Amino acid sequence: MPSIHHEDRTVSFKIVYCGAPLCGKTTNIQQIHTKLDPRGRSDLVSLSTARDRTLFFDFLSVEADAIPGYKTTFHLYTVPGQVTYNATLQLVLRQADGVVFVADSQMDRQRDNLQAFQSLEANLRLNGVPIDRLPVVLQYNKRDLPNAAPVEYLEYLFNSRPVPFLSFESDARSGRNVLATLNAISQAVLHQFNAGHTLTAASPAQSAPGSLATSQPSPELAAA
Ligand SMILES: Nc1nc2c(ncn2[C@@H]2O[C@H](COP(=O)(O)OP(=O)(O)OP(=O)(O)O)[C@@H](O)[C@H]2O)c(=O)[nH]1
Ligand SMILES: [Mg+2]
Repeated sequence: MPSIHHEDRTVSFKIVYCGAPLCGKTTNIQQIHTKLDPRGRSDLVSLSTARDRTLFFDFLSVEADAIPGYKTTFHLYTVPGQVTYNATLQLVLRQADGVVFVADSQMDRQRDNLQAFQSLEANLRLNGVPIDRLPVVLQYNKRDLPNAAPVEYLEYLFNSRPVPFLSFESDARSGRNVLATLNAISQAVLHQFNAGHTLTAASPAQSAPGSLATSQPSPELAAA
């Protein structure tokens, strides 16, 4: 659920990167941190083990020029992929405005991807938001590896639904399509927000959420 503050004219959204262990969630956030202009993003906060496994979450916030008259911020979180941290997944998913599901393209990782996807669906349901009601973007990562499964197969596994999610092929380690994925989920989140709220530069500071008019749906993220 977006957080709207009319007094200081800010709107913030929460986007959560989910997926199986080691699929590349943290690498996405690290690349975003590297690629974006430091003036438009926070420092990267990572709570990880000595072996770089995400322990609680990674966090990065990114500012975008998305809603006229309002400072718009996207708070990006990753969750640990390991099933032992399911309670963390459920907690971090709470109030999420959008989800990026990162799938590891390697053929032998499909069982883990499916398990992670089912766990995502179950936790969203427990939080009262079925996956089909939430903006979701799929990212088929590690396309650089020789044992990557065909994209058609991944689409069959994760995207056989009446209204398919947007999906991207990526190589997060080199940064390929990392920002494209972020732009797509940000736009989807803004699109959903605009369908239920309208804000303008002229919105009175004391106006109730969901009252006035606007917005250009495409956030401008400043590259470094
Ligand atoms: N070849 C290749 N390796 C990648 C890619 N993306 C991530 N990796 C590597 O995969 C490993 C795991 O990446 P992480 O980003 O830590 O994965 P994670 O999903 O955050 O892992 P957990 O937090 O433990 O669930 C690291 O060694 C990365 O360098 C990619 O696109 N291609
Ligand atoms: Mg991680």
